[in-house]
Amino acid sequence: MSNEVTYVMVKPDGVQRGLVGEIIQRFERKGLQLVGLKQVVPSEEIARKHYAVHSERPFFSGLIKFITSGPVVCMAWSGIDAIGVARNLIGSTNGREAAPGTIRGDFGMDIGYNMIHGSDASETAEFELGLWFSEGLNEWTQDSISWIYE
Ligand code: D4T
Repeated sequence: MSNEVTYVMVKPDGVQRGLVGEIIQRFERKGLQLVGLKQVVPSEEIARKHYAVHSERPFFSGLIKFITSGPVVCMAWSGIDAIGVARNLIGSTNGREAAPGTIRGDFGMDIGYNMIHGSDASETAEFELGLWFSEGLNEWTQDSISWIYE
């Protein structure tokens, strides 16, 4: 049990479908703390770095084309076990199989167009936060925190 910061990104399909507010609201209501937020159109360079682990996979070039096709919303969320908590809110990769109540389970029907990304481990979170938020994150005290953790 430790405080973590995770990288979460609404992908171009989530932005185009007007799901940004809904997604942010789910993370806020859960009790995670927002420590970074911006909209960018990813360059091919940053997209390739972000998805480097998939560079040999058959879907890689389509994935890069998709992620660079328009604006994404980059977020950093902080909290105890934030990486796993965010993954649980997001749901499994394929929207058709993701559990109801998760973001992908409630709004998605596809593997590629799955609306949102969340870091899958502490090393990847560190790498992705450094990549997308090279300017750094915001440090602030969340007043409601004493009512979120006992
Ligand atoms: P991300 O990394 O975007 O949060 O998604 P996941 O962690 O749930 O899934 P992943 O790493 O296995 O896949 C990364 C990214 O590639 C897309 N993808 C994946 C795809 O287009 N076709 C595929 O067959 C797979 C497996 C979707 C997410």
